[in-house]
Amino acid sequence: MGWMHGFQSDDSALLPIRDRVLAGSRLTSEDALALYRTGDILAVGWLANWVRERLHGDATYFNVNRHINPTNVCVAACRLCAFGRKKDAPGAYTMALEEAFETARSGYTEAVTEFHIVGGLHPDLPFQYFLDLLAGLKERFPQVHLKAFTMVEVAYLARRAKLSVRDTLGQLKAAGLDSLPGGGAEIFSDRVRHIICDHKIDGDEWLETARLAHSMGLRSNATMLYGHVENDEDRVDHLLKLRALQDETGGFQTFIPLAFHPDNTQLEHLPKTTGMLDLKQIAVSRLVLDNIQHIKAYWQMLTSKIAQIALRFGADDLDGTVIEEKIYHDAGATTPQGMRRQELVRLIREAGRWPVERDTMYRPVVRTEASVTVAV
Ligand code: V47
Repeated sequence: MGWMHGFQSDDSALLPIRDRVLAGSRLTSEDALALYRTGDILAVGWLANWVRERLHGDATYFNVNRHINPTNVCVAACRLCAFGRKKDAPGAYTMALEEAFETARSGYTEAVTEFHIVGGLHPDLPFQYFLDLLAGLKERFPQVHLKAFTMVEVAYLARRAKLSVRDTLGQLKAAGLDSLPGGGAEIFSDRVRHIICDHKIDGDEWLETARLAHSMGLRSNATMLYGHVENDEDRVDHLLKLRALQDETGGFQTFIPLAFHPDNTQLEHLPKTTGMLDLKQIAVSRLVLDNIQHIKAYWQMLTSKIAQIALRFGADDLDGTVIEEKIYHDAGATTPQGMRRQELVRLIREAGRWPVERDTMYRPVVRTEASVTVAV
């Protein structure tokens, strides 16, 4: 049968998986483990690419966005993180609202369609700061989508403001929040969370916060941090929990596997992820998460070289221009902090794919010549 589809593998464990994928059937946790354990990356990639093309053809999405990190002050002190600082530590910063607006403006061109806003868990900033931040950005940049605050930040804001998570999300939404990014999910397993991000909300709370957000009409992304102390079972458990929640809510737009960067973290002794693992993670995500529409190869963390190849291993999205990335660069990323629109387009075209600029909701953005030339 294999030759009929162009699928080939010496690993017999992949044959029933091939049959399920081609029949459009759901993969089991055993299937997912077999995909992680095989050395036949090309066979896994072939299957993931088959699904990717069935869903999206050659379309490859990117957006023109800007990251804003209002503060790096964080009470959590996660071992995985090189970005957070204690309040009085060297390098700690917190933007006054005007500074945050100025940061937004400094990367702003007519072309920016999204601000991606995440930061530390600041022990003193009042909830009103975050409401004013959203409202002030909406007022100044009414056409820009505000994708802001991870589930972890939302849960922390709720606790500090002594509000329910529902009321917290309600107020953020009323102030201008349009959707939520996917960060803070890490790995849901308690054992691993205990090691890499001890003081963060646990996996169930992350999922519960996402469930609530989705029920209020807010869409979100989801992430998974891989390549540290997790094992294959932890990865599979994480993917299956996301898939189960997505069956319930349909609220996840995009899944983004994030490769762990150890530099300047308390886990600095761990090796960096390899190209094999990065590509395999993209492919397994595409195959297991049959109900999440998009898989993002976040070029900032994968490098543009691996991200480009990932477009043939299941990914259909590269994220965006970003402009100024901090979280990965504090952890030793050597990629540029931003990329011009035309460079993203070139990467996609060279992979034999069709570049589609999208907004945060995946509506195509149509540009005139003039607006492309001002695009960053
Ligand atoms: O939650 C932190 C991760 C995340 C490190 O939703 C690290 O569109 C690797 O979630 N090495 C934030 N990873 C980034 C994120 C994201 C990025 C791009 C797009 C979207 C989206 C979301 O970065 C954190 C954490 O999982 N992280 N430190 C590190 N040393």
